[in-house]
Amino acid sequence: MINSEAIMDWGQEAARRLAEIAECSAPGPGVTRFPFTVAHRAAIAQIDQWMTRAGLTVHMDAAGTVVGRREGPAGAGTLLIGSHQDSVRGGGAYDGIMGIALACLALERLADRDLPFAVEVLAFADEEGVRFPTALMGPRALAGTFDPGVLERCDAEGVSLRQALAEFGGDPEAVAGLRRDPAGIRGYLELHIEQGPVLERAGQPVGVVSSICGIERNALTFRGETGHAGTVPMEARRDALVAASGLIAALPGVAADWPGLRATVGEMHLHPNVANAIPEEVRLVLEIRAEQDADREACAARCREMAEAGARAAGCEVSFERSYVQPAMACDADLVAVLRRAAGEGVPILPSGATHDASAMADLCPMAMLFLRCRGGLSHRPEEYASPEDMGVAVEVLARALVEM
Ligand code: HGY
Ligand code: MN
Ligand code: MN
Repeated sequence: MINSEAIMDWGQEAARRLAEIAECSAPGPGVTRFPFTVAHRAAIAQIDQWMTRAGLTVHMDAAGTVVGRREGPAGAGTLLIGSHQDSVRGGGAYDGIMGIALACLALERLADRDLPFAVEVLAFADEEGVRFPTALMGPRALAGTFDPGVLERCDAEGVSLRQALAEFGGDPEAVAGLRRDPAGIRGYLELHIEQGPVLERAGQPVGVVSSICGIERNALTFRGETGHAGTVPMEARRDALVAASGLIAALPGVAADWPGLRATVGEMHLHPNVANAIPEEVRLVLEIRAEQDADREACAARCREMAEAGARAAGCEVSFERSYVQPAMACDADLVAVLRRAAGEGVPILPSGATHDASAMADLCPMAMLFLRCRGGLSHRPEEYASPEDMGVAVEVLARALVEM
């Protein structure tokens, strides 16, 4: 449809916008942009500009999702395209936000083309679930799977999601009412950096996602007894960190029992967390991901048993509560075919080991994803990178998909 020079121009504009919005971050290495924060507010100002330049009408919904809409023929339904604005702590400049930027650029590129349906670009507030022990509020609200109970979940400072959302300008009481009528939705597309090495190894700029892994997070609390590190005899201790350590050290061996399963403890808090007192409490998050939900659930059951055995052996107690779960989802075959045609023969088809807003959107409508090559497979770290060339190709693929749908 356009020549390689024009493709490069779109890619360079994407790179410029993403470099600019990466400044919307808390201080420190990489990008730290949690939902309903000053950084999120600053990012929305730029996303609003992107959407306006693409000719979209823009508003923020009750869940903090920024919605840019382009009208279409009456009764023709709406195609949704989106991703998330938030990042992990010290994350990259492409995870999530690139999908929003590329969607806006593709619509800007098609500003003079009639499309047979309306289109909405969705910039979801919180996909990572790292500030609050929950995630995917935006897409779950649209899909009608939102659990209002998560509004009471609090961040590390004790601020509830309800309070943070209300102070940000959202409307906690109206989130459940955001549910869309599936009849009016033609589908959901998401462009996202691969966050793995497959496309780079294949020498390909883009790939089409076949399925998205399932994920669960479990909040474990080990409770023992603190005391003086210099006077309590070793055999008389109830050390909560010793109780937790057995499970953590055993995770690689446990995960290997289910090929492809990933188990991680990435977050842990000690109390009293001082060098000369025995840990009396350890709170940690055990995250498990797998392509098969049965594998994930079996692994969680095994980990629960191991945590309880470790607590008993150390004279401690343990609680094990599942705080978040998103089942594995297959991408819609028809939308996958649309992306494969637009990307051209030979485009790789690959599963996603990362989870995405698209997983939750699958409860509303057919969904599919286009991955972009990720340098070194590095993600959830400052070195994350997608090239302007590949982003230009992705804009072109999305534009073709929209025109040919
Ligand atoms: O953690 C993930 O898979 C995603 O980046 N939230
Ligand atoms: Mn992401
Ligand atoms: Mn992420």
